[in-house]
Amino acid sequence: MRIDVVTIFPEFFSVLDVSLLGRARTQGVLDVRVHDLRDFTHDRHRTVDDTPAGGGAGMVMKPEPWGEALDAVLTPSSTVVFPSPAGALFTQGRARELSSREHLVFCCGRYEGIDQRVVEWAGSVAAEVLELSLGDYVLNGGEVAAMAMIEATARLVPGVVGNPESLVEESHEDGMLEYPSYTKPATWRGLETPAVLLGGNHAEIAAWRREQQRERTRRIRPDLLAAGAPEEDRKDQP
Ligand code: 6GU
Repeated sequence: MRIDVVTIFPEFFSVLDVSLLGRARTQGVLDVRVHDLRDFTHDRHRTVDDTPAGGGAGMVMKPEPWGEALDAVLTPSSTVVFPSPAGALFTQGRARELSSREHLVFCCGRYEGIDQRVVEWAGSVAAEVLELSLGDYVLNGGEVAAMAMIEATARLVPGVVGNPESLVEESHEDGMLEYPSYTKPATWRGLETPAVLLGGNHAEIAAWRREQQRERTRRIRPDLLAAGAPEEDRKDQP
């Protein structure tokens, strides 16, 4: 998978050099390229923002540098993501979809956002354009959000996570939260590992984990059950 990122803070993305994604890049599974938006300006101050049309507080990112940056990276098969608190919710399902794309382009806005015509224009060139939000809160810019989306997406690309089985029983993969995990020792500071996990009965363990998922999801995220967990898990929600 090829990923291009356009940002005025390329140094934010140095974390992509480490851990699983760093290894995937070294091994050639992921090709990530980070571009400095200011390299696509032509004035002495390398200006990327201007005052909002119609007035109001803050600054808006000018379309021209974005146009030139995207001219350099977009192809007709690209999927373009504009991280934005005004976007649709980025979910595990969305990460799964994006993980099958051959080319992702993340456009990180700052200030009050990017001139909307950039989004519109990108739609006339790329295969798909998405405005996506991490959740209902506001970050200072798209960088941290893009990083979260890149990590959630790239770890689903075959070969990035060493053991693909570890991707199956995770929170949100089946519309529910994950069950709690324990390791040795069986007793720690007076607290016991649940006996069922030490008994070796795999059917009992599976049933216990399923029940833990249901209990946790009902208690912490009842909205997920309402949104479409399997029928059998929805009957007794509050
Ligand atoms: Cl994608 N961007 C910004 N700036 N803030 C956010 C967000 C994105 N998602 C949640 N808050």
